[in-house]
Amino acid sequence: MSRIHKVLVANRGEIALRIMRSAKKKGIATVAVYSDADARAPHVQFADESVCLGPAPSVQSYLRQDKIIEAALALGVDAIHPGYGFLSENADFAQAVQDAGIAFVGPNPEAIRTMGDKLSAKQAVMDFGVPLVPGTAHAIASAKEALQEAERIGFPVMVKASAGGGGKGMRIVHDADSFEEAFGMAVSEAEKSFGNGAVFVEKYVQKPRHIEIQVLADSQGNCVYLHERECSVQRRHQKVLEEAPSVVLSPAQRQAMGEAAVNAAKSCGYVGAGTVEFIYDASGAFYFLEMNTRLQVEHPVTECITGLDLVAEQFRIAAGEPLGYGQSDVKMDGHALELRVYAEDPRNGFAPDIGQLKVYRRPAGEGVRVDDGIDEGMEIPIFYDPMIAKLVVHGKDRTEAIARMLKAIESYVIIGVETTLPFGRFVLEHEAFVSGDFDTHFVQTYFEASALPQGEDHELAAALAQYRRSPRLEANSAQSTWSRR
Ligand code: MV4
Repeated sequence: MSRIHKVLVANRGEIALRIMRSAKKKGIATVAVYSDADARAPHVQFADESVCLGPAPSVQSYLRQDKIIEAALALGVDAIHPGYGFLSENADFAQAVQDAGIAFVGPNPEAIRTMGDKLSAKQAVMDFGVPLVPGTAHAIASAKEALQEAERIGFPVMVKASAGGGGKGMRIVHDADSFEEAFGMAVSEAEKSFGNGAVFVEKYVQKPRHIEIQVLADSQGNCVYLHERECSVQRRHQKVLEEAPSVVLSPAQRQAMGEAAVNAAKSCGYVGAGTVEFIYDASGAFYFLEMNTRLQVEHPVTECITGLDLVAEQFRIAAGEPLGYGQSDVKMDGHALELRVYAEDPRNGFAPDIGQLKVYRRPAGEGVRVDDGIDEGMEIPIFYDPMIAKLVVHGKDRTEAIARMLKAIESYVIIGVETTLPFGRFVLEHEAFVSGDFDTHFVQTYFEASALPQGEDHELAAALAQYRRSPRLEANSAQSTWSRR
């Protein structure tokens, strides 16, 4: 592999823009692809060239492998970056890209395939000293055999679909009496949802924290870990707030988890940027869950604390360059937080809220970064993920990062759609979050809609934001931002 001159970004929204920014910085020309719904989207405007893939629904546009490769060949690109979601963890796509003589900015298809199935992932990592949740590492077909395993492991247990993910195809079983029925339902659900009925049984870890390790591996066999991200604040398997580092890891635990993650990467011959997910229990033990073979949404918090540009690193690795640094060169400075801003109404069960962005004003300031892919006046399309932005802050420590995030939330003005910004403020002000004493049940345990202040009058707020747009007024006001309080 050699220098990349032109990259096609097979994605949309904030991540397409984010990838193109790093490409441009490296002198790599950019090609955007888009659907009819995104014809005037910022990622299309930012790119040097662009190609329409088809109608708005993803299956007719962003998931059209054939059209994407055809566009890449027609425009002479030498690499395709898949971003996250869509085709990013599709081994067949990675293979088809390679077969077309184009570099796939990601791992080889075999690594994607191995890690895409929970059982083959467990089998791959277990010979590499990666700790696994007590349980089986093979599919169990009969309810009787599964019950024997469950009793050996000890209740409560989890029945998990090997092809599952994002919380789909999992069942908690508390006792032998309810086991057979739950097992049968897990198998038929797995068959229906994934076309693959393979399930396995694991000890249920009751109050885990979700901690994941970012790794980078080059094609020469060098691999480093870029420390952890704490992602325990999530709602129905949808991450809400991520941070780096985690408040619970000691330096020794960080090193142990980091080395386990590097071993997981080595077990599948991983090349590129990847993330190894662990659950961490109340006793401080941690267990491998899965490996995500893509750039993740929450990668910016890792960039903040390490000073690395992960997309630039992906491009260097895809071009065959060696990392050029070792584990001891990876720094860990300060504390970073990322809040995902969704077009959802937290006062109304997080119902998706679509519509036009009437007023959109990003926060700015020291240690504040906004990754978004929308502009004022745009309609939020209903066809895709409702995440409209990632609000990222970096501070010298966690206290400063939290303060910066709260200030940034206050000065973020989004009128036209409801967003999860008030929910973010709820989390950041919550005693359990501030103290660091929380687990994956945080939202379920502490959040109810009544905890949020009443929503503002949108017409009034829009008028106010317009009024405050005057630079003279802004310079004179004590706080240059419109506040919700
Ligand atoms: C678990 C678990 C407890 N014990 N496995 C959820 C998504 C999928 N990646 C695996 N998940 C879990 N697996 C055992 N043996 C708890 C979860 C889990 C979870 C994990 C990470 C982040 C959030 C979570 C929320 C609920 C359950």
